[in-house]
Amino acid sequence: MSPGTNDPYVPRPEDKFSFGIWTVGWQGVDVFGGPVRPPMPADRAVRKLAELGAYGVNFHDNDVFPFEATPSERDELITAFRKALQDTGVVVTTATTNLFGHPIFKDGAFTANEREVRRFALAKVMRNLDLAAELGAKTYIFWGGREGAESGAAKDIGAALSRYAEGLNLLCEYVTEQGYDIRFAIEPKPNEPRGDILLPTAGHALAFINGLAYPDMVGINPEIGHEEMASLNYAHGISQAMWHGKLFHIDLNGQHGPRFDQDLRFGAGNVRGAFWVVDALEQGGYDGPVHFDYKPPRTENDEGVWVSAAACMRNYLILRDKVRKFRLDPEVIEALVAARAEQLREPTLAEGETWRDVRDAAIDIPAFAERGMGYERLDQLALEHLYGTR
Ligand SMILES: [Mn+2]
Repeated sequence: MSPGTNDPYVPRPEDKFSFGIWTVGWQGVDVFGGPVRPPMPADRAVRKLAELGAYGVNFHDNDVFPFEATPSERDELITAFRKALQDTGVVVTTATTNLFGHPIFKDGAFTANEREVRRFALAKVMRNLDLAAELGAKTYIFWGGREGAESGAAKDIGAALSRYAEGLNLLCEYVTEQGYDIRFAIEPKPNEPRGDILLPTAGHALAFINGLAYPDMVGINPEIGHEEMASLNYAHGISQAMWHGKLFHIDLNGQHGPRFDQDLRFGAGNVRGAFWVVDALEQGGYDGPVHFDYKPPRTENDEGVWVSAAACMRNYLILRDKVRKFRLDPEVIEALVAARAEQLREPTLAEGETWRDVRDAAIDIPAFAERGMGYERLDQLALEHLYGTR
């Protein structure tokens, strides 16, 4: 694991690896137990991540200063955070708001039944948008973990979506009128902490964006674990988001299928899925921050936290190397031709053709019915690259 001079898996600034301050700062509090690690000031997280080769960070307002901070405490902690950024050259790529931790957000923020809570939530976001803009963040995330319900009659879903849209529209206007160079990204999740969360998957969020007043300013921030909790294929999800021009940000981590949100380090969990995630990002030309949103398990002390953070970046680079070798492998190129993969890029109708030209289309039915697609050979080649035998 110790990188030597010829180690090809050393992070570089151009890899744009970034971490949420809350990831390495997670104290291991879960439903069944309290903290196992001491609090980590945001400035320490920045300095340690810089040592590991990270390019950027993402933060919630309350990762930097507590909810209850007085104005002078807030200023002092922001100053320390800013100094760590300046000393290390780490970039703030992204920011977000903690609209889930405090008891006032127990029923949600933008979609809380109580109007006063919704108004306070918007104020909290605008205040942190000012800080995000000052620190240079270009993307602002909305993970609505408390926007949802556990029971049927408690939440009017249509009204909740109207209030959600009202909130995002107002924040788009705020950013525009303040002259901030920031766009928004919705992070879907199916459940946890709420029994059912609104905008549960990438698809729901993409559809919702079309109902907003400023749809061009809003995209999505899909997380591997969140999509896989819903048994969905993350590589397909981000590919569709790129097709819509809506993949504004990504949250990479690891998950073992539909269970609680595991937030394993990237590359752990569904390894085969991770291979296709990196391939999808490479093939789709994603050039935003390669952001990790994971939680170092409760078993780890401070040393283990940094081992897991470094491993996220290292695993990405290992998989990127494998994906690139897979795509350059002459046998893979030939297998792709045999699988007629290229043919899908050709429009079904030729230039100038209409439905009239295919209304009576004929095909050699027995020949096409009989032929196989050769996908097993192609997939085995991918697995052998992943397993390291090619
Ligand atoms: Mn997660």
